[in-house]
Amino acid sequence: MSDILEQLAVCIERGKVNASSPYPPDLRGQDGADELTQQALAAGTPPSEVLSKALIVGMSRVGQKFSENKVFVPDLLMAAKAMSAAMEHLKPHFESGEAKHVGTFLIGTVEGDLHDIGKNLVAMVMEGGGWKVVDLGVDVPAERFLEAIDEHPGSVVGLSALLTTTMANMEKTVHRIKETKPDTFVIVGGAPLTNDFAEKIGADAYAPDPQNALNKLTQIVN
Ligand code: B1M
Repeated sequence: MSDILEQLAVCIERGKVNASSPYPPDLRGQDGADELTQQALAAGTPPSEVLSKALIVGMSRVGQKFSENKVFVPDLLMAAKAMSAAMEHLKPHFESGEAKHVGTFLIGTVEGDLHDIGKNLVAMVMEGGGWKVVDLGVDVPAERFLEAIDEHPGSVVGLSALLTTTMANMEKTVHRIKETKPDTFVIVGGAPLTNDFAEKIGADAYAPDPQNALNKLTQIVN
């Protein structure tokens, strides 16, 4: 990994947002995720590489440490803040600017779940692939998805879940959508999910990552 991507991964892992951020104290005065992302892009690193070789690497490391009780929720929050600062610079690279949309994609993190970084990445990549994205946010109840389908007839729905506990809410949401709007195509994703789980809860597709979601959905409209 290049030096700059490794430094960026460290900033995500340690929650170093930008140069003026006083946190963490041992990195005070150094560039943070904000500056390093801009530098990596200016040096010609493809945005997808910044994402996969720095941002996701840093997030996985902090997640691993959290599992081992070496860091705690405030550290995860700072890591998420650093990730958001970096993603602001990646976003324009994923926007397609296409006049005509391939379709409308409604996305949300299911009820009870506040994780939004993965969902935001999926939204960004779908937008880059020419889809009109309607982001319903986090902690989205099934009924809100149904309202949004009424507001955007014919749209495809994407559900994200990061907690094993909220996988049950994902199942309920898929059932509500399928009993009320049986023609709606539902794709699901998130770290604890598997293809088997997606099939079991009656989703139409499972995507392990944003590119896979884009490929599958683009295939269905073609
Ligand atoms: Co939390 N958290 N968290 N957390 N958090 C996890 C998920 C956890 C695995 C950490 C751990 O224990 N190692 C663990 C879940 C354990 C489990 O359920 N088995 C956990 C826990 C326990 C919790 C709390 C319960 C902690 C507590 O309060 N005691 C709490 C729950 C709050 C709630 O939701 N009700 C909590 C809170 C938080 C923060 C708020 C502090 C923060 C989230 C901030 C935010 O999102 N704005 C946070 C974070 C940052 C994490 C970790 C460290 C990182 C998640 C992340 O953003 N990953 C995470 C550990 C980890 O994943 N390493 C963890 C990066 C992101 C790019 O990946 O979201 O997987 P991911 O998305 C991927 C794919 O999954 C896929 O594409 C993305 C890009 O490849 N994908 C889709 C996602 N959605 C998709 C949808 C699709 C297709 C693909 O189609 C529709």
